[in-house]
Amino acid sequence: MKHELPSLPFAKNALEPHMSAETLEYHHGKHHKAYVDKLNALIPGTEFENLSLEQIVQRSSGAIFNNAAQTWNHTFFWNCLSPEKQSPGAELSQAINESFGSLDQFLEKFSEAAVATFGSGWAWLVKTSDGKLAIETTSNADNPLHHGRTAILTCDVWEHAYYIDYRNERPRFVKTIMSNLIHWKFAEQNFKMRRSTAAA
Ligand code: MN3
Repeated sequence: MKHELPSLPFAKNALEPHMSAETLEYHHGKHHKAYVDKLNALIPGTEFENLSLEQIVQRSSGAIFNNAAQTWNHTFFWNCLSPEKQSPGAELSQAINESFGSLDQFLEKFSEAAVATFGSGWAWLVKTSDGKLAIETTSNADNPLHHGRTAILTCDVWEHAYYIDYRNERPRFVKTIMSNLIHWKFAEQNFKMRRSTAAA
């Protein structure tokens, strides 16, 4: 099965001034595309050839995992971003308040975790198996899906995510994204989804 680079869910300049068209041209058009192309080059003739992307992320390791997970992570990340400033809906708000105290406290903890991630990686809000919310960070391509947890939202903290617009200032990038661009409707959908692809 050939995997495709999905189109961005917004115009390339729609997230300006927080994320430039140039960043998206590289991050989506070159970095994300490269993961998709490498995945397509690696899987023919392997047991992963006819699996869905999610199944590959769940079952693979090594180079196939790295490229499959980065393909999935980036698609998920684009869906986490919105040109329209939003707030979390009632159900997700309540869960955030229960787990973190308030939205502001969540944003602060999430940003701290994202900024503290050493090297390349991702910060995630996840739903754990007991239905609670937690913040976690992963290195390189790793993600919650591989570990059986449901991703609610993410922020890419690889340097390629922010170097064009923010240079070395990861804290300012994370704060700006989390305060202005989060697609809370998408996060809420993920929170409400009772999906278990692990059994697929
Ligand atoms: Mn990236």
